[in-house]
Amino acid sequence: MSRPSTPQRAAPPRTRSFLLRGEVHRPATLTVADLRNGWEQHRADVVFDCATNGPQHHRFEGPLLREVVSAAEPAFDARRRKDRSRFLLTVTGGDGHHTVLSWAEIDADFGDAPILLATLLDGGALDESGSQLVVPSDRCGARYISAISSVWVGACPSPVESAARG
Ligand SMILES: Nc1nc2c(c(=O)[nH]1)N[C@H]1C(S)=C(S)[C@@H](COP(=O)(O)O)O[C@H]1N2
Ligand SMILES: [Mo]
Repeated sequence: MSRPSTPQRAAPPRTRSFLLRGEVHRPATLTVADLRNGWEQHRADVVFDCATNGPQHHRFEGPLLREVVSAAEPAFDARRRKDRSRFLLTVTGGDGHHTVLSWAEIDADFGDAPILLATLLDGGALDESGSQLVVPSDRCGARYISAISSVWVGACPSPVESAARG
């Protein structure tokens, strides 16, 4: 007599999400599907140099980092350029590798860099591995953070006030 079998269900594919947090009015947890469905997708054909593996060619697609972060409503006065220019972003990968960007780098009134949060890498969906930061103007690959787990946004502390506190 055979034992009643339990139905074999394939485990659902793991989807990764990242936290968008910091000095923002609307913090969020975003999956790659959210990035794909919530914003216009841009394409970037890039080449970057890796110190260990040499030149890497990739095609990425995804929304602009600026548009995704704007939806979280950073705590600056959006009409004041000098207020926006105080802000920084930190992008962290699942392994802890992290990098810093400035808001002005991606702001249309300043650097206007088309930095993406990738949803596709060379035609493959990133839902399971997580989004990757795409910095087309960078010559080296170190800021192409993969398996993004967190994007933090906040103001740089005033150097003058920090010095006064000792
Ligand atoms: N999370 C994470 N992302 C990372 C790194 C890392 O160590 N951790 N290394 C960076 C470096 S040094 C390079 S060159 C690129 C390599 O990207 P590729 O593997 O897609 O070619 O990933 C970048 N992104
Ligand atoms: Mo690298």
